[in-house]
Amino acid sequence: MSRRILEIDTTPFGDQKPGTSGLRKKVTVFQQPHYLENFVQSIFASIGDTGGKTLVLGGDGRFHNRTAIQTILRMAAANGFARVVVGRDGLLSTPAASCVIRARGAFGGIILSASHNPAGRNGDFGIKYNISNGGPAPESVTEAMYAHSRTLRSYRILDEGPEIDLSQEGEAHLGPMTVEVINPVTDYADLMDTLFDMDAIRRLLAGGFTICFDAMHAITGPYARTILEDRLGAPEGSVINAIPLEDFGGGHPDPNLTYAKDLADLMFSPDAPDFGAASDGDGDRNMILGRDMFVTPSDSLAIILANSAHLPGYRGRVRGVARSMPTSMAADRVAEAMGLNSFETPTGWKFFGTLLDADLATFCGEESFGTGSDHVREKDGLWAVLAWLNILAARRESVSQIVQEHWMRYGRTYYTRHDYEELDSARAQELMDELRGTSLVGTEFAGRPVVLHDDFSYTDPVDGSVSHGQGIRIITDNDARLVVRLSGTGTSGATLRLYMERHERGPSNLFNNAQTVLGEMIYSARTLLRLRERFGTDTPTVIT
Ligand code: VG1
Ligand code: CO
Repeated sequence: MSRRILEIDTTPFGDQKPGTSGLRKKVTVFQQPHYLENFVQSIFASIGDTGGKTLVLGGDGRFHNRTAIQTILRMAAANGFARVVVGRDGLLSTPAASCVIRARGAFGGIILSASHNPAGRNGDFGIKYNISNGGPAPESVTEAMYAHSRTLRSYRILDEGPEIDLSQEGEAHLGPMTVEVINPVTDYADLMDTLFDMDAIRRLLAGGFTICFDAMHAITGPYARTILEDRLGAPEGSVINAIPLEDFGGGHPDPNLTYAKDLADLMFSPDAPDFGAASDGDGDRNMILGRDMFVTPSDSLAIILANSAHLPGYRGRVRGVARSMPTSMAADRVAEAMGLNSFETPTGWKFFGTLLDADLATFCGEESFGTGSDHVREKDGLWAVLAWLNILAARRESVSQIVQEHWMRYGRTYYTRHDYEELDSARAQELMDELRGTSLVGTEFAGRPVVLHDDFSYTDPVDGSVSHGQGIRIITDNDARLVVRLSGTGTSGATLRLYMERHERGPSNLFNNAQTVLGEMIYSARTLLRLRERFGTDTPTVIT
């Protein structure tokens, strides 16, 4: 059946500015007539010639995923794409989408996700575009999308017809375009096989080493079951909450001690398995736990780097590490000891792409439970889990032993992030402006002289692009640090993030409670920013 290409008149929405990771809004915003279509047309208008190209498409399975995918397929056909590769049932985790783009040499990919933000009819939805290296579009491209979204007058779409059946793998046709429905797990699981010592992990698990992976009712369930249970032989039931639900079971699939509380409680109980982990809504984040041990994401990055010789896919080819600015400096200390590069970038995975492409960095991480490497161009939750299992299999020590040994060797970077969610946006902006407008250098913060106070700017060492205003840093003479920035992923009000860290050495200083060690900094930060006065409270919503 031939399908006509329609040019539909529309008017711009003023609010389609991509944030840290794509465009995120309430589902109800995306359900407005033309809203999704306007943004998708803005993507297609900003990425160069789409004629004859291959696009990858999939999402984390949240509510509105199915509807949005059918619309995007019709628009891709009308915009000249030759082929769209879609995960079965419209599913692809974020790292798997990155993997498929690379594995199939696609022009790019559209990922439908609002990550860990709650889903369902009243939850959030999101959309982002990844370029041909598999990574998030750089700022120059997202800015072009925003600019287009403010002026577009029409979009192109095939007229309505029968929906493409996404429940069966295989090829179908939509006008002149081919739709290829693939198994969402296979390419990704095959890639993991090439990176890690799967036999060693299999032996570890066969020997009675117990694990619990919490998929939090989101996208990683099918991936974790295939890899951990089917391929590596973990007993059935090692993966919990493994069926992706459109509303994520009403939960908040953010793998941290607050939102993955059941898993955290288990790991600190007498029944704890040897290893625990969780991932987020779209599968790019991870939390790593041992029995009675929580590994901070910043430490996890440093430890993976320090142990990279155990990982077959990386042995002998590690060039360096990159971390987002608010991530602790623990990985830098390892890089220095190993004679490797280290980079400090703004928040958001898009800033790692050029460094990975140029082979300047091999591992990357963010304090927000994101870890990854040059195997794809996104952070990757299950990858981090497998890296840890590989290290545990090689060293035959517990998670606690590995972490403590790391601190003994490199010192411990005590670290915490305090989030204040749903603040009044104008007041939060005022706080940032005030902080930018003064210099604290020469004064004291938490009892130490301030040696640096700036607003972080980054010049990409590969392409020279510059990003300003990436967060306030206040550093004291002992290398302790307070970072203050506003979130770029929220959908209501403003979220203020305070990041604090302090490095300690010496056996007697390594095993204390982070909130206690950082107590004076926490207190001083609240006072300095006058949080209670501005917002009526200085109690954070989430502490990680
Ligand atoms: C947060 C994190 C950032 C991460 C981003 C996307 O951004 O801080 O490190 O890259 O989320 O992660 P922000 O601007 O809210 O601080 V994901 O898993 O939500 O795609
Ligand atoms: Co995510």
